[in-house]
Amino acid sequence: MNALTLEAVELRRIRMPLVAPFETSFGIQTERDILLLKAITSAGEGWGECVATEEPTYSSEYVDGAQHALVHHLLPRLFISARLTAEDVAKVLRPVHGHHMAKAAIEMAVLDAQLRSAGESFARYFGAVRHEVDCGVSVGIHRTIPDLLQTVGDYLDQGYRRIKLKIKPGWDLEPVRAVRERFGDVPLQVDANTAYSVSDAEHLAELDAFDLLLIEQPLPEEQVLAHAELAKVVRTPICLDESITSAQGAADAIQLGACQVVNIKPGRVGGYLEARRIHDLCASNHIPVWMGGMLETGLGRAGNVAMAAMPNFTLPGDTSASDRYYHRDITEPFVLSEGRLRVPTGPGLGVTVDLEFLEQVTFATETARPEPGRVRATR
Ligand code: OSB
Ligand code: MG
Repeated sequence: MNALTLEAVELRRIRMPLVAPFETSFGIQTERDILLLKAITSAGEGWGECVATEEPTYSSEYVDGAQHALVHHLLPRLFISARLTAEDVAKVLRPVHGHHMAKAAIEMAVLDAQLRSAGESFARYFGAVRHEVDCGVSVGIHRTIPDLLQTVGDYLDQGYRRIKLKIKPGWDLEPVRAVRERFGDVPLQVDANTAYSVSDAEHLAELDAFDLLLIEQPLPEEQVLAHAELAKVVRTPICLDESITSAQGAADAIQLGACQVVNIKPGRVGGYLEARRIHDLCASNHIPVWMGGMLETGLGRAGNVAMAAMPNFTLPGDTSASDRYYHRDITEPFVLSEGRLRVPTGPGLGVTVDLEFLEQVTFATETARPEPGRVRATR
């Protein structure tokens, strides 16, 4: 792959109101504050989206922290690399611990620049085997069961192929039972976002009666062994989200018996290239994977949909249509057709940013550049 030089990175913060509030066990979101990157390189421009949330409530990362890490610790290391490819980014950034979402955003932007200049799509680069991907939808915690049934019914009418219910103690068996009773055998799964403890094992085993595809991340991020213990009590497959932060961690969790399914989120694991390694590792261990989501704009969605077209993404992803999240997206919208989204085929991410609308939703910009006079290291 042709190497490039990173000349500058524009960091842009946008505010995007959600079409409906989204409540999880870790809080309620009504709008998103998103960090976007535009990498300006010797090979042209590329876009990255950072999935860090406004507060460190999904994981330890948060958007202000990600921006700080990029400006002060990550980008300076990349600026002094004279010949850079997306495949080098993680290696150059290895001295900095953590900050996966920040690292993923810049790797994505460099990969986009690289592939756009080479005329190759993300999908082709990842070895996609599908032109469209099956889509599910993640349904937040609702105030009442009738409200929930209304929302789920609307999504099923739109064609979504799988429903995921957010659960927490006090909102678990009843909503699942109600959805099963009303909508029959629709593909159904739940996501607890770490809200339970292993002492809830017998309670969680009551979900077995509802024939769910999986239970996602019932226990805290660090409790990988406890998930293996839980898996002995609960028959429903356990899927890890928050706990899987690297390919090595995924390998360990699989060997421990802590997960039967893996949710892949490129941002959580430090980028698309590490996500691809997890896909491959899971494939060779007969562990199905599916594409998670972090309420991305069309940029992140484009990359995620491309990756979800890889062979071992055998379950529908949280790759919903643009209108599930935003009244207006910053790219051409992703539109659901028969419960699927089309995989972009153009160079790089294959979507175009609506620069005029982007300006309207931007509330802060900053440009990072190489320190003047700093010599680039030839690697
Ligand atoms: O745990 O999967 C999660 C959204 C934000 C943070 C964490 C999660 C989610 C979702 C929504 O479930 C996924 C999406 O539709 O993008
Ligand atoms: Mg999750």
